[in-house]
Parts: sequence; C-alpha cells; structure tokens
Amino acid sequence: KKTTTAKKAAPAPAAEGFALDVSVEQFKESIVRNLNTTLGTDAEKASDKAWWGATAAAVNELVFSRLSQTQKTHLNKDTRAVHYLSLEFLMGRLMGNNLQSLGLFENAAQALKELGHEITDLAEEEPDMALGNGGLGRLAACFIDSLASLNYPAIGYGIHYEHGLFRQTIQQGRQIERPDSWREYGNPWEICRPESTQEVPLFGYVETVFENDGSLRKVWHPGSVIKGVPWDIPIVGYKGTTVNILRLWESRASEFFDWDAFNAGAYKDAQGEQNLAETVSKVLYPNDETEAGKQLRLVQQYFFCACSLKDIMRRYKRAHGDDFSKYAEQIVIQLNDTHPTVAIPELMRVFMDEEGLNWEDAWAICQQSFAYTNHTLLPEALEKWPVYLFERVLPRHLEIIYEINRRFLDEVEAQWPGDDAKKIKLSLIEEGAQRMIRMGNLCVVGSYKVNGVAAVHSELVKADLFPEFYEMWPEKFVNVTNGVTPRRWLKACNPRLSSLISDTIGSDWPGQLDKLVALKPYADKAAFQKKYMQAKRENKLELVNTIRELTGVEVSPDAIFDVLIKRLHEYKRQHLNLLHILALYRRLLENPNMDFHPMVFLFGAKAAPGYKLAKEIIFAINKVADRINNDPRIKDKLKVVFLPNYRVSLAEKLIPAADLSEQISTAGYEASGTGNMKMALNGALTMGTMDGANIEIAEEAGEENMFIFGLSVDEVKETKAKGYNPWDYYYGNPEIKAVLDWLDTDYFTPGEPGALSAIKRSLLDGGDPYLVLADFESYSEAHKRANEMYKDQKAWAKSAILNTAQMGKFTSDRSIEDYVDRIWSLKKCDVK
Ligand code: GPU
Repeated sequence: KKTTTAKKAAPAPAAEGFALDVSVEQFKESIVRNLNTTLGTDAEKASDKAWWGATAAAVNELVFSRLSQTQKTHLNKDTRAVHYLSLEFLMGRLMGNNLQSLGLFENAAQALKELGHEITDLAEEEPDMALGNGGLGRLAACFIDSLASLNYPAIGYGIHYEHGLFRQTIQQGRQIERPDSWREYGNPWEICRPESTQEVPLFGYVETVFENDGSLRKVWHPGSVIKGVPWDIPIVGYKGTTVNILRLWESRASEFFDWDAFNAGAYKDAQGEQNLAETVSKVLYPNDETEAGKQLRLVQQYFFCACSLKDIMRRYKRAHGDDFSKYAEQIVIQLNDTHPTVAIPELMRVFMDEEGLNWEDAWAICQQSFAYTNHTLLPEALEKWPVYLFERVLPRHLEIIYEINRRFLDEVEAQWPGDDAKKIKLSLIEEGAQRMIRMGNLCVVGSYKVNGVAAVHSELVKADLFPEFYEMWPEKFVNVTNGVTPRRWLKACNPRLSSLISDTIGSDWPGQLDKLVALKPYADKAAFQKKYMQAKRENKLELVNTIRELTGVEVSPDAIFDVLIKRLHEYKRQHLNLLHILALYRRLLENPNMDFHPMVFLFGAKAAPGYKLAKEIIFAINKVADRINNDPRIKDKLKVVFLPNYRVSLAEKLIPAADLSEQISTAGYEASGTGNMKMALNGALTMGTMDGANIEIAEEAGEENMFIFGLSVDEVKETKAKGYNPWDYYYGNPEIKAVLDWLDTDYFTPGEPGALSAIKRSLLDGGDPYLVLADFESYSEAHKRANEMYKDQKAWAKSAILNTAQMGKFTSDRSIEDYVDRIWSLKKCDVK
C-alpha cells in the first residue's frame, strides 16, 4: 500500500486563503527529501513513524525561519512581553495544529495521500506531549496558542519532563500506571539550546558579611549546583506570522562540583549528586489539585523558576544593561497557580544579592512584575511548604520570605491596629507544630494582580479565600474567564462541523470566534439542522469504531452519547453519574419497556496514583460497565464505557461526538472547567450544575439549551451550614437506598460482595462532603428532560446549533485579550 510511484497528481485542493505558498508538489518533495536527509531512510522501506517524522521535518522547514524572524523582531523592537511560568503545559500532539496554523493541512494531506499515506493515520504515530495533569496544564497550552495567534510577544516557561503524566491501563477494572516515555524515539518539535544553559544553586547555608561601612551583606554558599538546559518548542500562531517559543528546562549535573568529588575518589558521592541533578526533571507529579509536599517537588519549582528568571534577566540586560528602572515596564511574569511562587523571593534575591539593589527598590520592581492566577478554592490544593524544607533547600529564600512577611505584617497592623487574629490569619507563615509557608498568601502579597478563572470563582476568591487581602487591596483582584483555542478544539478536531460552518458563514471564525453567532438564524432551518446532525452522526460513527478498538464494546450511534471526561475527583462527582446509571439500570430491569431513548455513558479519567477513593470509583465504573453491557435483558438500551488513558488526543475524538456534556461538580468547587466549553462549542448540550464557567455558558447559550440541575453555590453553603446529613437522603429516597445497597452485594463483582462498598461508605459514613445525594434527584430529573428532548431531533438540533453559535466568548483569544486589558498591557507586535 505504500507506493510512491508517480500517480497523476490530483488537483490540489483549495488551500486556505492565508496559506503559505507551498504546493502539494513542493510538500511531497520536502517530505521525501526529509525522509532521506533527516530520517536516514527512503520511501521504499520507511515505517509509518519515519513518514510521520519526515512530515514533521517538512513542517519545521517552514516554521524555523518564522521562528528566527519572530525572535529578531522582538529583539529589535524591545517590546514588553509576558512570561508565562507554569509547571504544566499539556500540549498533546503538534502536527495537526502546526499544519492548521500554517494553512497547509489540506496540501499536506494531499501530498501524503499521493505518497500513499493517510494523514490521519500518520498523526496517530505522534505521542501526546502530556506535560500536565488536566485543565490547568491544557489552559496554559491554549494560552500560548492564542498569544502567538494574536501576535503578542510571549514566552512559556516550564519543565522538560522526561516522563509526562503516566499512561493508564485498566486491568481487571483497576487503574494501572505505566511510565509515559514520550521522547523515547526523539521529538522533532524541540530544539536544544545549550548556549542558554543556566546554573541553579541549592542547599547550603547563608553567611552574613559585615562590611566596613557597617552594613550587612548576605552570601548564600550553596551545597550543590545543577544545570538547566533549555529545549524550545516553536508555538506557531494561527495564520503563521508569529512563532513564539515554549522554553522547557531539563536538569543535568553541573560539571564542576562532581568532578572534585570524583577526583578525590568519592565516586559514589559524585554519582549521588548526579542522581539528584538528573532526577529533578525526570517526572511530572501526577497530583491534580493536591499539593505534594515533597522536597523534590520544591526543587522542581525552584529549578525552573531560577532558570527562567535568569533567562529573562539575560535578555533584559542585553537591551538595558544594569539599569533596572525599565524592568517592570518590559517584563510581566504570570504565575500559573502558586506552583511558581518561589520566583518572587528568587527575583528579590537576584536583585539584592547579585545586582546590589536595596530592599525597597527590589521590592518595588517585584511587586510590579508578578501577577498570579488562582485556579482553585480546594483547601488541599493550596500549597504550603514546611519551613524546615525551605531552610534546607533554599535558606536564603526563607530569610527573604521572613522579611517580606515582617514588612507585610506592619501593613496589616496599620490596617487593623492591635488585631492579632488578623495577623495570625494573614501571615505568610502558619504557626503550629509544623510551621508552614503559605504560598497563596505570598503570591497575593508579591503580585500586582490576582485573578480567578471564571466570574463566580473570582467572586469567591475575594469573598471566601482572600477576604482580608481584598479589603486591603480591592483593585488587585480581577476576573479573567478561561477559554479554549478553537483551532484545536473545533477546526482541527471536528473537520466535518468546521467545513459546514465555513460553508455557511465563511471561514473567519477560527480567529474571530464571535462570528459563530451568524449561525443563529440557521438553528431552525431544517436543511441546516439535517447537515449539522449528519456531521454529529458521522463523528459518532467514527467514535463507535474507536470504542470498539479500545475496549471491544459495541455501541450504537443512534444512542445518546453522554460524555464525562476530566480528572477523577470527588468534587467532580463521577460517582453521581455512576449512581444515576445504576438507577437507570434498575428502572430498565423493572420495566424493560420503559420510555427511554438508549444511552451510551462514556467516561475518561485518570486518578492520582495515591488517591484511593478515586481509584475505587474507576473500579466501580468498570465493574458496573461489565455487568450492564453484557445484560441481554435491557436490550442494549444502556451501555457504559470507560476509555482507558484519557488524554488530549483522545479528547479530540470524544468531544466532536458528544451529545451530552456532563459538568456536574458541586457548585462552588469547579473554578471554571474548560471541557464544558469545548463540548458546547462542538454542539453537545450541557448537563450541568451552576458552577464555574457553566454559569457563563448558560448566559451565552441560554438555559433552555442546557440541562441545569442541583444546588447553587449559596444553597450548597446553606445546606452545609444547616448540618447536612446524607442519611436523610438514604432513608428518604428508596431509589438512592437501593442503588447504594446494591454496591454492597456481589451483583457487579461476582463472588466478592462489598468490593464496591467504598463509595457507599464515603457517601454515608464519610458525610458525603460533595453533596452527591443531595443533588441526585435533581440530576435524575434533568436526565429525564434530556432523554425526552432527544426524541425530538429537531428541537435537539436547534439547541445544539445554538450552543455552537453562542460559544464565541469562550475562545482563549478573548481570555488573552482580557489578560492584556486587565493585567498585562501588552502591545501586539507584527512579524513580517
Ligand atoms: N485546575 Br489548582 C487543575 O487542572 N489543576 C490544578 O492543580 C488546579 C486547578 C483546574 C481547575 O480545576 C479547573 O476548574 C480550571 O478550569 C482549570 O484549572 C484551568 O483554570
């Protein structure tokens, strides 16, 4: 099947208006040449992986020149730039995205076809770049896409993990974690920049030097030094004029310290140092919204912050020398959650200990350079580091944090004279048996802006999380509602719907998503509804095949595809969905002729390896799925599928095929959500609580085009204040009691009664902290409405179209413009 014999070239499909001038023929030539010169093989014997590599190399030929052009332009114009510090960038695959951005996807596909390959098949050869856990990491990826697409000077800084988020397999229903080796066979998208290597000090002690003039000077004598080597990933803006970079640091052993030990014969010690140095960027911590509290995690955080600040400083000095008066004018550093907080004391240290600035000047610059994004209110996610760890790893930074705190507590005293309770609450140090540093408080004190990620979340940040800080500095707090890049999350992942949209309203929408409103008049036109639902059906058919390949389960495209994809967390309430599935199953067993449109419930979720209950929920979903899928009595009306190893590339297959989007967090707990936006954009109707960005989706799409249920944020608070008792629901609702009791039997785990009891125990004995039982009935009613509505395909189609048409607000381009207006004040910089 792999033939390169010159078939008569098919007429080139119309490339996009903005496309580079690269013909199908030229692209073919480039692929074949790269097969020889980059991959060292040839068309006769090349593997699919080699063909993919050659295509990537052909793309790079076009990208790299633009990359250096962009860097030259930014250097010459010396523009203000944003530096996005994030421990996570969940990039997924880059081939499709880069081709889309260059406007060359069609030509590349045609070139490969003429060379005997399907681009969609070759795309599967690319491993996901999974350097993130979930929403926070994927948001960073969408943001750097938008920054480049809008021609803003920006750089993403992170860690070049050798192993990204673990690969998940399911064995006997349970999650098994395997290492993710995304770079095992190399990665064509990254460029190593050894000339920009940095050194990072760690451990050791601080010496106080008394100068002759009576002043003090602090000298940090580090116990070891590790190297940070940068890898640059080009980020191609949509329509391809700006190519920014994502710079990821890899840790290595530094040359000098270990050679001394080595020469002294202490080979083992030298090896020990080597090990630490190379462990730092080994693996991404797989915990989502839970602090790890481990020394290595703190070292990771400091390592990438120190490297990034040095990199920023090097570039700044190239333009301004030692004159730091322009630093805050030129540089804004965005902290993606508290993970990079240590950058604040680090910049203070650099200014004072290395550049000789005094405290006041250094602090003034710092406070005008940092901004902080908060992504959660969950107490277990708010980072706190034991003081002793800081003392050991970063002794000089601890001193600086103490001094920041001393001065800050003076401000607190000025604001609330004599109020020691306030000081205890706001202090950067939490007193107790184990003294802790509160990274969130340090961020608020050290930043000039603090933002939440959806309107309701930003209000809760002010009212519940940082009320006193809000009182002190009200103008510091702003909202920037999250967004997603429509290039990846509609144009590339859903070509059928994309073409229909472009044929109907023109093709500007990927760069100006609010143009989608032009679809509104088509929402009740029968012909358009038909085409829209046809695209959805074909996407579902494709997913049917994927489901079969991945799980062996056969599902029908006529069923409602109900999709719940996100990290597994109690607050996200996958178990609410599961209990409702059990209720449906029970109803169907009691009445097989029940009026019910068949449903397929699709789950994708990874659990943090140490999160026991989350893993039990995965187990329960799989066991319930086995039982239901093989029960002939319900005549295929219900199917449950857990898709293993949920990741960006799998999301790209699920989202275009979703009919119902499950967004069912307890109100007040999901800061924003972004999968909710992706699915609504692709025409799924949201089954959701009034939480996070669901509220804003409802404002845009109209509540009548969603299925809203459950307690509101205020009602959740009231319920808890009154003293919530889950047993009331257990005894008050026979269906709840029946499905919970079912979990204690061996119905789903033959021969092993009680194997699924952990869920029931957490909901009853554990107090049901996320109010699953309180929302059950309302959820069940919302599902009845959805099932009923689906039978009216016209009504459903209309709502689905209105969802797509009214998601314009949720492009990450809009989020970035909000950051620019409210926080960054950047100027666009056109690149020729
Ligand atoms: N989020 Br904190 C993560 O994915 N990981 C984290 O460690 C923290 C937050 C998510 C929020 O849960 C989600 O609601 C939000 O949409 C996303 O960050 C991006 O802001």
